[in-house]
Amino acid sequence: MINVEPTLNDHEVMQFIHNGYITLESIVDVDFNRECESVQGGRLNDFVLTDEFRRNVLLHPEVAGVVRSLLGDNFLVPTNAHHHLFEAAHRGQTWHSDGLTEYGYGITHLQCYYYPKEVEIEDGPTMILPGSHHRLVDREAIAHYGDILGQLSLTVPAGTVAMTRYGIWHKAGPKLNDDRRGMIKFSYFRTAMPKRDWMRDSDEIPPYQHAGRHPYVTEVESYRDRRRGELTWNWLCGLAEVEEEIPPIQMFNSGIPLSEIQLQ
Ligand SMILES: O=C(O)CCC(=O)C(=O)O
Ligand SMILES: [Fe+2]
Repeated sequence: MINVEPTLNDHEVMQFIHNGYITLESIVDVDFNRECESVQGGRLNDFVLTDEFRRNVLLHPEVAGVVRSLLGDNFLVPTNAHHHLFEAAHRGQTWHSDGLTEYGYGITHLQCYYYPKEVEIEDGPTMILPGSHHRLVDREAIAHYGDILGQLSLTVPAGTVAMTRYGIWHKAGPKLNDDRRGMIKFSYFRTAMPKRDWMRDSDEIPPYQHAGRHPYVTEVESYRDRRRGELTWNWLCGLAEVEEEIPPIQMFNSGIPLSEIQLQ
């Protein structure tokens, strides 16, 4: 099996639990970014199955290192992807979470956004709401929200990969120009029960440290966030308090186990 080393430590995993995302800036090779800039919009199934896409993006050591840390050994590597390509100016999407967002506390699915080209504010960056991944709500119930305190526009350099909890609230932000803005979206899934799959400084499991309130969170909801974070942390450390379906229900995505991939 291709060797993938975990890259996150205890603190970084706790941060991911709290924020629901991590960004790896400018990690993809410049020439490969350029190649991806001109790819067509929509489904990209054949392209993501190429060794080139796997080597440069899906199994890039930094990307795969985060996946290995959060989803464990022999995760499912994406076999399809969608290119969210915008050209004409638009008003932006409404806040939503995607597809069949899972209910559970375990981390069984990572959804990633790869930006081959730099995204500036006028290009209509993806916007996310850090910490919103635990608020599983009716899509229509959040669609009317305007700006939310703490929202983040992913204005990023070329070659950035953002890795998110599937349930995070997000949208394409308003776009003011007619330039191409691409984002290639794909998902990884867990196949094995968690056992503190990241880098360890010591074998002693530290207790979950709640990082405090996101700007839009009130006191009581913050207690709930703390407890949800603790449930996720304990589960990831193999101290199961909750049960999860592994791999999670797959509606739009599929994948191939890492162990079945051979790069030429
Ligand atoms: O393109 C983006 O920035 C986000 C697109 C998106 O979230 C969607 O179409 O579901
Ligand atoms: Fe979306």
